[in-house]
Amino acid sequence: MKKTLTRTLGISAGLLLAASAWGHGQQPAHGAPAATPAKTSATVTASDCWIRLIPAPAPSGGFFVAHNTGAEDAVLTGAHSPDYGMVMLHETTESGGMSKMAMVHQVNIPAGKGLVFKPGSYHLMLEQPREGLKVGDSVRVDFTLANGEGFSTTCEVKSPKAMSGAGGHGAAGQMKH
Ligand SMILES: [Cu+2]
Repeated sequence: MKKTLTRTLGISAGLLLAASAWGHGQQPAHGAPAATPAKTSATVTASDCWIRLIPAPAPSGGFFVAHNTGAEDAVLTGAHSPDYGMVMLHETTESGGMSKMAMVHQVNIPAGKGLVFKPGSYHLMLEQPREGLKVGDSVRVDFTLANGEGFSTTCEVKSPKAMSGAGGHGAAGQMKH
């Protein structure tokens, strides 16, 4: 009896994960890991990263500040994390009073300035957290730039209640991307 129940639960969790992956990854190939960056960028960094932890299979949002001290704009093309099976770049846009999210393949980080990834704007969408990931944990995120370089940062995992403003992952009605 107990065995049967456990097996049934296992199957349900698997189906939920699959459903989530289908719902978000329009193209499965998009989630494929990029090549490891050849070298760390000398000019592009990230700081103040945090993740709003939403119980899987719902995606969690990640927010940070990207800095670019270089003379040329940098182009962010992807992100990965050892703690998540899939990380995507997302943008929330507002039209007709409705906010919606879409995957973006490139994000420009202006030279000499930077870009804030925040609720209601650009953000990370993280799926398939490692088992046991919880509030207070640190998560490393590795970013890839169009020039083949990369940079990494550490994100603090926070409660879903942190900054529950518009445009984040997890609020009712915002699960559809
Ligand atoms: Cu999103």
